[in-house]
Amino acid sequence: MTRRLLLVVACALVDADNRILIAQRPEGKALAGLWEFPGGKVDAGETPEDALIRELREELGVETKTACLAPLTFASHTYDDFHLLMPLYVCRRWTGFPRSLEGQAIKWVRAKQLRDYPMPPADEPLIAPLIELL
Ligand code: 9L3
Ligand code: MG
Repeated sequence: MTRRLLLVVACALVDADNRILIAQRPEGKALAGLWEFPGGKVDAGETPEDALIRELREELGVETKTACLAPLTFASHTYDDFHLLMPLYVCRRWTGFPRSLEGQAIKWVRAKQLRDYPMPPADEPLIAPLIELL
């Protein structure tokens, strides 16, 4: 079977206290109820950084820039109908107070607490590198 490759970007927003923001996927979306690193699909014509800056603005109302996005690792996960490739960036500098703009719950958690939140299978392997970093 041929699967489409889907490019998605995700971000660990890390605050001054080394806590990470996670968001709960809202009802009606794929994987509803699971906690994820915020982000979304890279649209045609966008760089991954452009897409992440846009998604952070749309979902959380924060503004950041490419120079503030450091790639850490990436997820590679096969779903039934597509293969997801998802770089994870770490961002420690932004402006605006992160708030829920799309009905998602949000939470600041320590890296070691991430395992207490059920995540999509693509996100789970991203936890260990974050624990190591933070
Ligand atoms: N996804 C998984 N983990 C994440 C993100 C941001 C996205 N941290 C998966 C869920 C969907 C696909 O990527 O299958 C596209 O995401 P969205 O556009 O529905 O947020
Ligand atoms: Mg999204």
